Amino acid sequence: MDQKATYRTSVRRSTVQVGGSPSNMYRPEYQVEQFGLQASPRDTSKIWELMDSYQGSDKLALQQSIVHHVEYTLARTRFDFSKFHSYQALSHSVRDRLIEAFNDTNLHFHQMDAKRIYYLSLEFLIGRCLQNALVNLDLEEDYREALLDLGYKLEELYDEEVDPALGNGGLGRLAACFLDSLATLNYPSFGYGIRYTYGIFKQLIKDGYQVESPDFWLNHGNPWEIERLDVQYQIRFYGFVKKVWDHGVERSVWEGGETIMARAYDTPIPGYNTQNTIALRLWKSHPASEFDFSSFNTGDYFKALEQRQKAEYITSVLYPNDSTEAGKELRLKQQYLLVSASMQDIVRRFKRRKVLDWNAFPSKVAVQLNDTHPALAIVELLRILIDIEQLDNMSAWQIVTKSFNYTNHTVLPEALEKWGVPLIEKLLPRHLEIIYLINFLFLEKVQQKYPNNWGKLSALSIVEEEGTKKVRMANLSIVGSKFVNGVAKIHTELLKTTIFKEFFEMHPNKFQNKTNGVTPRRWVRCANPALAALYDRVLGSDKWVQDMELLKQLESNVSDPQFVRDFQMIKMENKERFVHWIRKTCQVDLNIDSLFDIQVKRIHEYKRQLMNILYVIYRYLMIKESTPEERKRIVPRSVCFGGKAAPGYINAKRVIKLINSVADVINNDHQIGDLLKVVFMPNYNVSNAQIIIPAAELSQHISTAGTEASGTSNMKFIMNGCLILGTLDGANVEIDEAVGRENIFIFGTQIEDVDNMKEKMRNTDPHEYFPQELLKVFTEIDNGRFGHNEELKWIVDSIRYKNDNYLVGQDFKDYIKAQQQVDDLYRQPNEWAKKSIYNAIRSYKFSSDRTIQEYAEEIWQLKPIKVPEPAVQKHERVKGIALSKSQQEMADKIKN
Ligand code: NBG
Repeated sequence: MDQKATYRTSVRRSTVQVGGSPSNMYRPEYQVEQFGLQASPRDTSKIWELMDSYQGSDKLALQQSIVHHVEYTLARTRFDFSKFHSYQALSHSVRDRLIEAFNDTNLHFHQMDAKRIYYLSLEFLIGRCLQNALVNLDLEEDYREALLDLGYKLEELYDEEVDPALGNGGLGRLAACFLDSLATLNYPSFGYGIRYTYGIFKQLIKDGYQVESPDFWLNHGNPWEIERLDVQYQIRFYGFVKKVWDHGVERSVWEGGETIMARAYDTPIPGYNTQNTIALRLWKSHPASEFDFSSFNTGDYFKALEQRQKAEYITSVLYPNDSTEAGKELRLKQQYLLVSASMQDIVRRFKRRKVLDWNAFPSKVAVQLNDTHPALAIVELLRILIDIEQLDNMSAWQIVTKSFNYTNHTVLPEALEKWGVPLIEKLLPRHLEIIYLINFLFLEKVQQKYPNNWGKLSALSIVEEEGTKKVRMANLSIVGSKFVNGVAKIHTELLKTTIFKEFFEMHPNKFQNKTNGVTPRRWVRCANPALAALYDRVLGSDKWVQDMELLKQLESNVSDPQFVRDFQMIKMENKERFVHWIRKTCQVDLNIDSLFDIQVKRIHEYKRQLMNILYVIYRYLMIKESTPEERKRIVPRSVCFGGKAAPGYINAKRVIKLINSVADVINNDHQIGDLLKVVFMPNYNVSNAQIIIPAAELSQHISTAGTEASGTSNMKFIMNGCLILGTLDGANVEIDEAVGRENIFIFGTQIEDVDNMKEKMRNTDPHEYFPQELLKVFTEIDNGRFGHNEELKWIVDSIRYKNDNYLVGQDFKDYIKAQQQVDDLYRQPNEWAKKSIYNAIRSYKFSSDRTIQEYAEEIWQLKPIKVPEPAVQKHERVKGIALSKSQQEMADKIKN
């Protein structure tokens, strides 16, 4: 494997290494004045000269840079540094290299006056940075060797890194995959988010229950971020709006209230095999610099300090809700802080252009709203343009509606954000006025198109009038955006025919589909290096990492027994790694020859982990009743669950308890032995997903049709050669098309029948509605087979009295049938392996590169801009950029 990796490394470096020493790579030069960059009054030639080359990447240079950081950054002596310190020093050394590319990228984009895409998201679940950075910079092998000499194993140091978990689930992880693709595809872009002091809680399991513990992820420092003391913006809350007359025009001035500062922290995001390194810019709240002197002077020192603490509180913690609205004032403050700081930053960057022409704004700026959470950005940009830049309302509105786009991630009604008018009025009085203005302009158009159609007006209005008035953030987002998209075909169709039907009828061209994707860098190249090496070897290069369609070429290899064996070996190695990890984290021994059957995702009723565990009970009962002859034919299974429940989501938490109670009984039943094991893996997160997913043989994506917008782990599983047991929901529908029905296990009610089946469920006696197999399972739970615990009964109660809204009872029989097909196939290892391979090599559509390319072309109108590569000889690189005459002469001289 090492040999292959080295081979790949040399393939990627060959363009720049010929004839040059890798420690002497020159940086591009930039012609400062010509491009309107701030030229320093000083003579900077000396500085340019000192910064003209990149840090070396030969073994000695890497070792020197690591020990340099041990001594000068960490201030450790050479006798006194632990594995953690080595991780820190290593990270700082990698960070130096990231920063070089990062600075060059920023300079280049500025010089090219590039249009940029700004991805606004309250969540970025980026996962660990070290391995990803090394892989993308093509330095993994070099550092591995450099470290071995110093007595460290690179993989062990990977484990020292905390997993920054600034997101809940799919939505935040999607944002992270998108950044990786944006960087890799050379799109000028920025991610904007919040630097929460506490990420998503750590999940502990005590007595079978979920217990939440705070995730203070910054405890050990964060070498990957760059604190920008000079990038800070004032953010105002509360106060009042004053109207003033200015040259015959009424202007609004928002004053009073509280102000705090948002400070930028940048994490460089490197692309794969490119210099392009973009920024994830996260905001942290700080106290405004003005100290509360009145309190201070009256001697109330502590009151003055309190104000400061209140400011820091705003970005202190991520709301742990997934697909449910939180509706708290602090959450609204977080949303506003993100959008206000980001829009101020975007406007500042735009204003640095030579000529200020506001009409050019949409040709330089595209903003993507990741769900409605940052929807106030629309209003904030209007406020900046109207109140501060003094544009008239209509021009400002034109600019805004050409710059924003909105992605919807769910049709679940409980997730659609609405903010009470009184709260917005109190916290953001000027924004409420602007929202009313937008609504007025929009409803006038509705009235023109559908005169006096009150039904339309009330469905389309941004303000909901029933009860306490509320602002519907989805309506605001649609009205303020150029394009609106869903995240999988079936989901986009649902948007058009259900929740956004009226909008679709009015503006059909506004709606697009952009099926989600995941990055093959993290989810194959980093998580499954052995599979990546197999691809490298068979395809002859690592180009597939950037162009997943190349995997098509492997179709014919499926009939090559050696290829199939190699693939099986890799799966086995990944299973071993997983078994080891499960032993360590869950104290359960898994049978490596059993079928590894995995469901990992947030715990939610619509995702139906309940159906899975009820089936496990059914399977357990079957095994108990089987004859010795029958037992011989039973396929051994290890059923593994993972996922967090929102702390306030009682039913979800009970499902966790049920899984653990069932696991206790089954895993300790000696009659069962290795035939069935059940594990609940605590604290599912990005870094353990990188161990879990490559080991999976079957993964379950079994939501009720029409509830899962897309799902993205389904894509990661197939990329790693895993079969899906799933419903025709979300992206499963497209996975089914891509891999072929013979390579996936599909079951359950289809979307067009869901309403009828719910109706049937409500009108049928539960004893007839639920199949016998399931009633038997209910009885066992009722009888205390899994513990005498009221809660276990309550879970059953959550579906058994004509309240089975997610159709567990309806789909159960079909689910059992599909499970039998799984067993039948697993008895034929070769067939199973082939189908797994088809899943892996036909997964190319689900690369986030494809998704991002579609966004860039069809929504953002964005062109890639490649940052100049390092040069072997001084000044050679400059050719990539417009050269001045003297520079050209110089370059020619060196060449000749
Ligand atoms: C989630 C959906 C998933 C989808 C991700 C990313 C929210 C609101 N939605 O199905 O539930 O894969 O978004 O699009 O978190």
